[in-house]
Amino acid sequence: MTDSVLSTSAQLTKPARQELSSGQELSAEQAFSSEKLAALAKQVHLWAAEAGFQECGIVNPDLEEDTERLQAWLDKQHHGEMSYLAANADKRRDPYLLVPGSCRIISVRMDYTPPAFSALKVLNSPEKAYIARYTLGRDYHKMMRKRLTQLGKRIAEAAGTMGYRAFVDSAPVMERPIAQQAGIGWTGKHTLILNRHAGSWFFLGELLIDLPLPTDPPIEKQHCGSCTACLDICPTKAFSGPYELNATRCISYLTIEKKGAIPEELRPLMGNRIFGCDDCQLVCPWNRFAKHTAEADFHPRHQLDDVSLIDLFNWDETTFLKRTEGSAIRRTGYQGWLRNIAVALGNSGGGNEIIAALEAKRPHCSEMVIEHIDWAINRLTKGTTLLSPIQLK
Ligand code: B12
Ligand code: SF4
Ligand code: SF4
Repeated sequence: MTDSVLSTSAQLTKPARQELSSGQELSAEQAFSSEKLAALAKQVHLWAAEAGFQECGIVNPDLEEDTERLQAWLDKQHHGEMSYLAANADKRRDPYLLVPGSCRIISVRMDYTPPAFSALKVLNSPEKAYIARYTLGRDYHKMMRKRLTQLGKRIAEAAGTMGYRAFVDSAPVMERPIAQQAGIGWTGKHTLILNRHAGSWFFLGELLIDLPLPTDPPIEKQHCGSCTACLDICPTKAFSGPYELNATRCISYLTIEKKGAIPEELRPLMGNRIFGCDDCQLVCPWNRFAKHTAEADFHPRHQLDDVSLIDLFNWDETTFLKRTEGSAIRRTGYQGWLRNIAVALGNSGGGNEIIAALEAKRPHCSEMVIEHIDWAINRLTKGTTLLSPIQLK
């Protein structure tokens, strides 16, 4: 997941001020009665649903405690190479600094799990490629930002005037604590936001606005109880405890964010997961309540939900660029893609055909990928010890 830094010139589309004939300005609080704001807030929930968001909450967040937790996490170097997470601490603490004049956040969630080939069957077929459910289809960032902007436009039209700006994983915004305070869900022990009716298979997004709409109640109660299924199943033991992920061990980080070599001791544990990982969500009992996405954009493309490692490894760079157009998979780059698949092939237990494919690719790869290919060939030659099948209750 990205969180690239926002341009510093971010401006509200229109300030929430109403001009008087004398040239004097009315503040939003003066211009809108509390009844009008309450009625608008109600409408916002309906319009968010019409824009395709399964839930929304209006919040005026207090992120003091969360910023402290983030700092403690950074101090432990759990962010690895994701140095952007250490930047813009002031904006993370106070997201209103991102958009001068803003005073509320509309936090939204959108379900993404597509009707797709069984995740479990793929994970238990070492010759197949596992790609995280969130990225089997088109990239969500642009699409969700567009919908959020449409929502903002609709509210602004109804209000007469309102400034707004949409964010989806695109700025130093602490999306999870904001969502929790907006009433979208609670923080699971796997650190993702969980909802009683929808599990955790959803994206988060935010609309910063300058209308002081009444806020929604936060989710105060945790519903994980004594369960530790996500912590126990993690293939690389990436959790240093409940609510704390050491990202440098997480397969999602290793396959998407990490540039360069994947630490050798973690490679055998990655199995066939070549882009992202879902194990901590697949095992979560709350995901029984998750619903399939209504968005065709998130449905699998190029049969990425049921494809062999060798087929993907044989894509040349042109094919990679063509088939990943509009997909978050592009983020890893072609060499990163080959690196990830080489590791999975090394874990596949495959025979001569796989070794031949690895050898054939070798001359077309960077030094870094060649090292992973050699690791894989060496592992296959010695006889891979396959991981035990994953059991989900
Ligand atoms: C960096 C990042 C990653 C990193 C680090 C993940 C991590 N856990 O920090 C990596 C690359 C590993 C990653 C992986 C994934 N990510 Co990501 N990621 C982000 C990003 C850009 C920033 C998260 C961040 O700030 N991390 C730093 C830590 C310290 O912050 P935090 O996890 O939010 O922790 C807070 C809480 O846990 C809380 N907290 C800590 N202790 C306690 C204790 C209690 C009792 C409570 C209540 C709270 C609490 O305080 C912390 C500080 O505020 C966000 C988008 C964003 N801008 O927020 C997406 C985001 C979190 N990712 C998302 C997704 C979907 C994923 C993956 C599922 C993708 C995949 N399938 O591979 C995995 C899941 C791995 C996991 N178990 O977290 C979604 C999550 C949606 C949801 N339902 O929650 C987000 C919100 C993107 C989006 N717009 O939808 N991701
Ligand atoms: S996404 Fe996978 S590797 Fe990362 S914490 Fe969850 S189970 Fe562990
Ligand atoms: S698997 Fe269990 S502990 Fe982990 S998030 Fe789900 S309910 Fe909470």
